Amino acid sequence: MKVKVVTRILEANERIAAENRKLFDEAGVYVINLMSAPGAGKTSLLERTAKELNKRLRIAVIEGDIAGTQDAERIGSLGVPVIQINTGGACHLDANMVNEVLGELPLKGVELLFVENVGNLVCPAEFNIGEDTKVMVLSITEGDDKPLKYPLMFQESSALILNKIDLLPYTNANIDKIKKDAMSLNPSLKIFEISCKTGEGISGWTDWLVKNVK
Ligand SMILES: Nc1nc2c(ncn2[C@@H]2O[C@H](COP(=O)(O)OP(=O)(O)O)[C@@H](O)[C@H]2O)c(=O)[nH]1
Ligand SMILES: [Mg+2]
Ligand SMILES: [Zn+2]
Repeated sequence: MKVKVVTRILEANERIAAENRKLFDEAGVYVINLMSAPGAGKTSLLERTAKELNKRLRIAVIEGDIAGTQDAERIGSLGVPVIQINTGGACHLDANMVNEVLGELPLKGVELLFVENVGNLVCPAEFNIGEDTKVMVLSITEGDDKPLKYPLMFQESSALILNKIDLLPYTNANIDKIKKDAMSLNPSLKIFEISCKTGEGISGWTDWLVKNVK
């Protein structure tokens, strides 16, 4: 019985995701569903990315949080168009939540739309929102056991940002193990080692974005 209900929820989600997909295609916008555990550095990555791209790509952002508008304020202060979704408790974004705010975010002229998902290493990866691709952030302070313990997000993502590499000297995380385990789950995963604090590695990521979007 439970399995049936879950299947129906996912089917309904896929239908609305396809509607979103159509709207994104019509607007000519490339959409990235950005996922991670809370605090891995999604918003920091978007701030760095906006500055580094420096108008090479016109971007917009949808922020997903359980509550609050802090992330939208951080992004909005950079002059990037942004809309905040508050899920009111739900631990992931679904296609319908994104669909409901699309009318408020003019997509005309936008080349790349980031959707920052709710901080959670599990179910955001289960719900398509109509994106072109999923990208995940894992900060090295979360520990090198995470790929094998939370495989789905690594499998669903096309790129993995290994963030906070400035903190490597202060952790016992084995970055080679993270990369090896992540690649064993998803051999086509593109991995970027980045520090949003120092800016190290950011240009490789933004070059990848430009190549994928243009
Ligand atoms: N040392 C260090 N701290 C970082 C880095 N990236 C983000 N942070 C910090 O980590 C915390 C969470 O970052 P945030 O971008 O809000 O994460 P989010 O919850 O995934 O959006 C903040 O205090 C950031 O300043 C990094 O590369 N190095
Ligand atoms: Mg955030
Ligand atoms: Zn959830």
